[in-house]
Amino acid sequence: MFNQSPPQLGNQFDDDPVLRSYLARALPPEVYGSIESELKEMGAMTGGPLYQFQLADRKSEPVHTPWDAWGNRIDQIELTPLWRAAEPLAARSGLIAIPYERQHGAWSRVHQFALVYLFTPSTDVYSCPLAMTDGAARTLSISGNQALAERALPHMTSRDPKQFWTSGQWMTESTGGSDVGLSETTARQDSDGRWRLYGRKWFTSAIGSQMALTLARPDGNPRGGKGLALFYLEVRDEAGKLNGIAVNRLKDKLGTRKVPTAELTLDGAIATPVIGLGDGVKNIAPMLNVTRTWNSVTSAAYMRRAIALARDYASRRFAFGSMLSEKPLHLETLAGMQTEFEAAFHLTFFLVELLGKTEAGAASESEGELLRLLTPIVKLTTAKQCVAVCSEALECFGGAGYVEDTGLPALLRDAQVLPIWEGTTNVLALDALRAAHGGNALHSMVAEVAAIAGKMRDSDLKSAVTQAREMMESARRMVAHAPSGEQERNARRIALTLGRSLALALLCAQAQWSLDSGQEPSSTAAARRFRIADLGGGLV
Ligand code: MFK
Repeated sequence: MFNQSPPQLGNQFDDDPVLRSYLARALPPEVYGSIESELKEMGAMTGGPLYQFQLADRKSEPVHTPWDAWGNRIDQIELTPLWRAAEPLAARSGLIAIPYERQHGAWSRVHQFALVYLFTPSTDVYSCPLAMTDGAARTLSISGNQALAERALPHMTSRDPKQFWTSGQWMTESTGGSDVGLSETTARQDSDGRWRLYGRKWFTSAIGSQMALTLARPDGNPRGGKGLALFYLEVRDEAGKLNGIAVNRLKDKLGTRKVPTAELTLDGAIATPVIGLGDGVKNIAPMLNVTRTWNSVTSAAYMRRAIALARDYASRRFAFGSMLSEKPLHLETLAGMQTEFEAAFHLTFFLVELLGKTEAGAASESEGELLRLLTPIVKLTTAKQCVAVCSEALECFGGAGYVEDTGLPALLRDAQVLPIWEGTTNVLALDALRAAHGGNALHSMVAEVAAIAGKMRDSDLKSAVTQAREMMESARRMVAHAPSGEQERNARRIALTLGRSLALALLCAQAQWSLDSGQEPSSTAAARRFRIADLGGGLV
């Protein structure tokens, strides 16, 4: 009887020429040389034992126990075995620590996110608590609140699993996840001066964390985002008792099934204001920008995993007289997926470079503005690509891609969260439009592509960058001249056009470098076939 052999993964660093050639181009050789062995080790683990663990742990989900046998409210959350293993691995590998240790200056974010990119697809969205922890660490480190920074940062950035804390980001209420200014949670000060929070948080990702940043409206404050304040709280006291928090239930979600996303009631939770008593939305924005970057890295990483599995399977699957890997139409399908992945990868790591430069104080004012504009654009662009590529990857397996115990359907279910959380495509497109009006970022983007155009010698690449420039210009003109209603109606198209045209230019930059340096060919095929107009980009 015939049994189809399952797809296999090798070392996910060694097998990824896109990552390796990007690092060889972007990083100073001494930086690359000093991090290569860490990446290789992570690639061996995530393509080997961790991937096997993930498959074996497929059915585990977190368990919420609200009461103990004697009627005490305990709200215990038991995490899954894979997540329990992921946490110490993340801490030891410095997945949060690296950008705060800043051993490689402005390149520290590339160092961190190259490891995250390898780690993420084998740990079933453990990237969620890590993203929020990184966002909280960034927010506290620039908050000016020294007491809170001294209390929490050493835990969040620890490489010692016993000291390591993760953070929640409790924003969403039942009034909505997008219009955060509608939040109903209130903050009241005790007679002893302590702040206590009262309300219901409707989507609190990863309730297993030790601390959280959250928003609440101090009594008497006005409505809207400006009347909210940013608060820090610790989830349990030293005895393990919950801090005025009850876990009502865990969400029953389409995907991210290992993430213990909870509905909470805050009934007098003791909390500390982080930065004053207003401007909560603005003050939590640094956290959002970091988690949106994690979202982009996760999108690229999931695409890479989906393609790695589909490619391997193509060399095992025999049908209609030959292997799938010998069939022109199947190869064409895989090449289309690879193109979207490479574009997403370069777009994401360009953003990561800007974030690293900004944090290291090495970015110009215009690079800072570009980072603000690109963060929503890259998040929304790559999330859409990820869902499309993961869906296509399942189809590459035929019926097996639709069967749970292959582990494949989880890829698509988990990918589907990426355009939803951390700002939906439309909310982020509108955010990008506001950022585009706020400074010179659009001009900086056009200038970036013009600089890339100046370096092209290959004629195909040159004409591809010319197309990217023209498309970007058309989006810039619309932002500059179209009536505001028309801009709003086209905001998604504008954002995707900007994202996809920059991605094309960055693909060409990588391709020209690989042609010039005689390294293994990288991104040349992708640069030649990438189409801006796919997935809703393209204003024409
Ligand atoms: C794989 C890993 C992924 C990570 C997993 C994490 C899981 C966490 C799960 C979640 O928590 S998901 C929920 C996440 N929620 C959101 O992302 C909210 C989406 N909605 C928005 O982003 C809206 O655009 C926003 C709430 C910000 C709009 O609210 P408002 O009240 O209309 O704010 P407004 O007026 O746009 O901005 C207020 C101020 O903040 C302005 O500054 P000024 O007061 O000085 O004018 C803005 O410029 C500033 N601001 C807003 N967004 C910013 C920002 N500044 C910098 N960066 C931003 N992104």
